[in-house]
Amino acid sequence: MKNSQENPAFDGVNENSKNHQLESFREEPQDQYMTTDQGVRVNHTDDSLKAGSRGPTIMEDFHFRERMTHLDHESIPERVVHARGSGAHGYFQPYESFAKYTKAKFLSNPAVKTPVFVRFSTVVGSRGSADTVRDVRGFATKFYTEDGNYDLVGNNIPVFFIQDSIKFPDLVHAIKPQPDNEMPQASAAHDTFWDFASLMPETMHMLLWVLSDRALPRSFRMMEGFGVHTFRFINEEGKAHFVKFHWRPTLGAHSLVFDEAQKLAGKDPDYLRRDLYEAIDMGDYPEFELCVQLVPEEDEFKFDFDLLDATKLIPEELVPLKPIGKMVLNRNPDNFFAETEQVAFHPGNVVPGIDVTNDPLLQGRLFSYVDTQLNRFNSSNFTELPINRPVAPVHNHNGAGFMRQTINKGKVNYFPNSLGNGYPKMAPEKEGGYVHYAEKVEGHKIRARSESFKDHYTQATLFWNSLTEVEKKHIVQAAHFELGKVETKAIRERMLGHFNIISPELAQRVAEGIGVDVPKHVEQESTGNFVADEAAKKIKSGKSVHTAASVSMEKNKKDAVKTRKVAILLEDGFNYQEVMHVKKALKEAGAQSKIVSKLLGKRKAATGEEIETDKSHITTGSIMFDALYIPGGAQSIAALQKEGDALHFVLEAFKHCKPIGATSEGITFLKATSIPDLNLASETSEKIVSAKGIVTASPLAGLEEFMQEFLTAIGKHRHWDREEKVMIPA
Ligand code: HDE
Repeated sequence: MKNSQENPAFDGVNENSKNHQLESFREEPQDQYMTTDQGVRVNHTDDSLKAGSRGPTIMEDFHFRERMTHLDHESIPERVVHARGSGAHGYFQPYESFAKYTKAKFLSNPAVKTPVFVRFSTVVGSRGSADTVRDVRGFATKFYTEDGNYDLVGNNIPVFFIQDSIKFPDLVHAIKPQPDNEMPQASAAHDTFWDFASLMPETMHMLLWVLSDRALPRSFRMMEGFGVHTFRFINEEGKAHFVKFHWRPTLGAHSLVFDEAQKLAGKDPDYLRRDLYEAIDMGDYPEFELCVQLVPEEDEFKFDFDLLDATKLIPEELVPLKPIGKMVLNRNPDNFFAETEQVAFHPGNVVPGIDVTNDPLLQGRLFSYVDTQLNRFNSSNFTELPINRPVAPVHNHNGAGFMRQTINKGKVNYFPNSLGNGYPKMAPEKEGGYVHYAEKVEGHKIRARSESFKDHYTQATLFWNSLTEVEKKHIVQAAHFELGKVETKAIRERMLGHFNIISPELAQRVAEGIGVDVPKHVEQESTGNFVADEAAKKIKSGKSVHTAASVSMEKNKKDAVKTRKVAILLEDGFNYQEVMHVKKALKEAGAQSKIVSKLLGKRKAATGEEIETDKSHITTGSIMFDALYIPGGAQSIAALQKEGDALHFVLEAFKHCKPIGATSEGITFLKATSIPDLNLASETSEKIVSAKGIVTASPLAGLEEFMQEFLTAIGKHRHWDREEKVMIPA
């Protein structure tokens, strides 16, 4: 007898496979009668069954009862962390066979496209919280491989706050809203989090990443992903390598600025979800390259940190990334609840060729995920849900429980058995049976931290020293905000003590904004002095670097125009030819343009043509765009100059360092703003001026050449050399 979610026609995995288990569960809206859950056709759904039209509702109204019961039971517990997320389907395809390092089949055949489902998330906020808050982003991928499901449950920051999962409940309690007043929502900026962090030096490295712009991604499509822990690859011969996983977005990693992120949280709390959904809907499929860092087993102790310590990264300068394949997200979920909400990831879902290590943070995760899913789904049968069931066939004796779907035949539900001819049988290793890596482990049962984990500052310093001045400045500003919200002075002071160990410069710059002095001493358990234990001795003289350009987003910035959103600000009387030229050029470059005016409806050009407004000022703002273009047309500019919203639009885009283009009379509008020291094109010159991301051209200049310059400016994303203009009132 088999316990089977069998797919009879299963012959390998392909993203287009009609047999993909998920597909048979989808229901298209059809021209059919409404029915009850029992399949009875409904004749009237707008009134309950009553004793007289003004009388009480009658209990026998099965249609009413069924509708109400469903609504009453529609909610399930949200995830205790990562509650807010957005999902997408797609596929993963390796560049070439990676069989030399792992026997995982989905990494060994470049012809096979393995279906995937990805869920991006914030960590701290509730399901309904805003997308753009300062937070780590989850980046979880389920690969539906022919060997079974493999989950890579990562984050967009390569290290974690804590080293041992036993501290996870404390971390989560401290960062979540406070227990007395349930405040603040989706934010670390409160006393309890910084109290905890300041007493836990191991959080220091990750804290700097969270204070950096990494915690404010411009788009889920533009952020990196990291497996964080060291995992293990095992090949057919049983040879193992340590492996770190990285996702690199084709569009490069880009961030919002904090002021923008905060405003977006009010104006469009779904900003990142909408961005992902719309991009996929329009065919701008997000792409990520999967890269690995490989360390031969024998090199385990060759670094000046412990590979099992999740608060450390392996600098790419020591072990370069090896690209191994590409993931394309090409389909939106049809139903948020059935797919994005019900998907259940687990770092322990591994396939032959991939195994875990003794990282104590990872080990604890191996327990937590299924445990919390039992709370979410109230049944161990959540693995049968369409989004979670593997495309590989399932045969076993797991049975019964709430909401069991599979109907197992026969009387045999145990192993060994003779009544069922011994089925389902065991798979030998060469037939794909999973065999755990036979690592030799021995030791005393001891509740302790390895001494090799006790240097909490070196990599925080490495991170700080590797950033550009702009990135450092943003960290300092973020610390002014976060610690500025901490009411207990002693906590602020304690944090400065840690910052001082990381970098006196950092501590001094943060101190200037939070009203306390850098203390001379810091309460801490360790400043990185190793005590002798075997592992510590082995790594003490290991390989190290003092700066690592690879951790800086700015140093690795990719210029990209594709999928960028450009606002075109105009009113009646605009220059039609300029607008159409710019729109066409943006489209050809893969960018989008939207007409923004005071009101929705049609706008009339100076030459009589009409154009439809996409967004009115009240429904949008500069924060929803990557760049801004102001076309000419004397009447249009005169109208814009009378609109506070239009002026605010330009000032804010300037303040957020976004590219701004203006042609002919559009330059007059820029001149009329209060922005000091603008370097603009002269009305009597053919010369196009491009300065600090402001590109201007008089009517004498060619639109082609203007567009070239403007596209270059858009590709750069932000023009930080403008940031000193703090007096901009926006
Ligand atoms: Fe998670 N984490 N986590 N985490 N995590 C969960 O599982 C946990 C950690 C991550 O989109 C929960 O099903 C422990 C690191 C993502 O559905 C829970 C520890 C990394 C998601 C849980 C960690 C992650 C989760 C909550 C350390 C990056 C969202 C709901 C001790 C490598 C997955 C759930 C999704 C979700 C436990 C630390 C990533 C409670 C115990 C490190 C992306 O089980």
